Amino acid sequence: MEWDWVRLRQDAEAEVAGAATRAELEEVRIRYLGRKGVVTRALAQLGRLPPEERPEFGRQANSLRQGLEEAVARRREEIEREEETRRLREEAVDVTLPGVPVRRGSLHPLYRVAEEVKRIFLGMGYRVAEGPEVEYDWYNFEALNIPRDHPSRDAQESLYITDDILLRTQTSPVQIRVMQAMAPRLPVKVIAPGKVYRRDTVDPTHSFMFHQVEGLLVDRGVTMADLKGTLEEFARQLYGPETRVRLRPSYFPFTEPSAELDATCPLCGGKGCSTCGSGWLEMAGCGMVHPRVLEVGGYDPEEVTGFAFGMGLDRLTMLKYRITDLRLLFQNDVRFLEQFI
Ligand code: 2NM
Repeated sequence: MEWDWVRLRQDAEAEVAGAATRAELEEVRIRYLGRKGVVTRALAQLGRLPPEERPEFGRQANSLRQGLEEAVARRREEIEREEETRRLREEAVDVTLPGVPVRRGSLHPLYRVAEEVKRIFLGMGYRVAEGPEVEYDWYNFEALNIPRDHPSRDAQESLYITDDILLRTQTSPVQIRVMQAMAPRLPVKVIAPGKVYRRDTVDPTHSFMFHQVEGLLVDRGVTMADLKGTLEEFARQLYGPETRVRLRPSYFPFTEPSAELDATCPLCGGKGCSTCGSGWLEMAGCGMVHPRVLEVGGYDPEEVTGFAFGMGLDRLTMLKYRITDLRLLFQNDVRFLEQFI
């Protein structure tokens, strides 16, 4: 059989050059250089040739094989470069295009006010305490000197889980827990913010769940003047340095004496407006901690005194953001919440 080496090489090189993908190239390589390939078979015939033809035939076949191997390797690199280029082009990102807007969230207005209140008291050396929302009636009432026949202990007013477990109606049980954990160390200086629950019908100014911050300071020699000074400082940081406060006598079972603290209205500065009427706004209930409550907390009322106060975060928030319907704070309507971003 006559071999046209030049022709064979031209055909093979043309096929290598014509392979467009790695798979096509591999197919060409196998056809020529594979175990049953043209070149491999040619070399296998070597032994059957007349001896004088063998060296020339061998040289031609080996040269063809080597040339083809090199051509395949070169083409493979080309194809890989082409594929890489195409991939990069396809995956290219135009960084000059406008971005996809990300929806921005924000703190709930109530929590903003809670943060503000915490910041102010932290600045006066208070710590923040938390406790269970599902509470024993002992911590919620008994420990706070609230008598058995007090109306708030009625199932008509409080949300009971069992006979002696209820949803806390105030955060004062947290203060009891703090005192019991701290006693006899002094001072006790905490605020307890959180959710409280009452069996209220829901209307623009009432909800079965709302938010309170209560504060407690127990130490030797604490007086009503400390209470007034502390709440005055708080009111001035919250509403502005012009704010004035006043105490009015009141009654709570867990404080004696008890008082209501009013602050001048931040909207009219105390002149009187449609929000406050008189120029004064109720800000907190407060008083000197009842000796029996101190005792329950583990402190000797002959040795220490304390003041306590409680205020509604929801009311502070409504005032600050001029919200007229309390329910808006709890409905989580994004159209409402978006206004506070
Ligand atoms: C208020 C008003 C007055 C109060 C009392 C206590 C405790 F646990 F120390 F006795 N914590 N909070 C208190 C006092 C709460 O809320 C209107």
